[in-house]
Amino acid sequence: TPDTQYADVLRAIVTEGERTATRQGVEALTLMQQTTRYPLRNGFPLITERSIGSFWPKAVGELCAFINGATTIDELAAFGCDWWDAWATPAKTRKRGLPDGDLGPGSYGGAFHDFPAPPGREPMDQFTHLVEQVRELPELRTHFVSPWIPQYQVRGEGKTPGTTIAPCHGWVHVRVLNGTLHLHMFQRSADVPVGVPANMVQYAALTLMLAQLTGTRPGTFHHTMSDAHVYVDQLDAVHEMLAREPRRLPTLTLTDEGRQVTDVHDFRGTHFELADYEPHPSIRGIPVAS
Ligand code: UFP
Repeated sequence: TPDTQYADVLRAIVTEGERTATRQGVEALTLMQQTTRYPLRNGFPLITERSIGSFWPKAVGELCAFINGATTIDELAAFGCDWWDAWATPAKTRKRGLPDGDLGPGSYGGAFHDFPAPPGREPMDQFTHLVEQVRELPELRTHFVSPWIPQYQVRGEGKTPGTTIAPCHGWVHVRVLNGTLHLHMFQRSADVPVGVPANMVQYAALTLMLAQLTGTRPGTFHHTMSDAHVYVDQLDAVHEMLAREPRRLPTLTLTDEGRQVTDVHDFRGTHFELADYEPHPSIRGIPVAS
């Protein structure tokens, strides 16, 4: 049966969302705490309301880059992800004292791979730690990753945050129940028409990666969108998506090569293959606020 959760969130936002000003200057309809859950045995959450068949590998590549500590446009491009230019313009990086093309130590890559440690201790590679802990003590309820380094997230007049973008997604809680690995991702800010479809792919794929690395079965990807929004200039595209019947979810699996990976850093977007994806046509040019 088709999965309607993504369309249900879009519909809830356009019908009940509160219209607010945003930092980006474009108003948004906002609804707090939208949640979805995708048991992966029922299919993989690649949205069907518009095709994202051409860009899902870039989304997976982006997450792999962040897990490896990428903070620059060039490092992200090396993982097949080419959409960060708008967030690392010279105007944005220089204002924060960062080198050109650098998202800064307070971006996802810095937090995931080099989380600052107390004096005298090595920075923390959070995903290496997570995998080690799940392998050793799968029963714990403490398997958690945070993209948020608070000292780099101070904004306002005269303040210089250590990043050009405040992380939106990536608070990850992993739980293993009877040999099945479930992943809950909390997202503080969710552009549901444009950003969220990519984020769903990333963390559902991460569920497959972590299950593979820890010898568990992939279970459910849980997604909490704290501030779920639609920018008003995206409304035409949203109404078009809502006029389309959701379809069955496709299948995304690790390739044979992907199934050989034993180190979380070695995954790439090319380690996944997609089958049975029959979405509605893509919608070109949906505006993104940067
Ligand atoms: N955004 C996402 N997903 C992402 C990403 C950004 O939805 O992966 F990088 C959106 C959320 C929001 C904007 O619309 O980008 C960030 O703005 P703010 O920092 O004001 O929340």
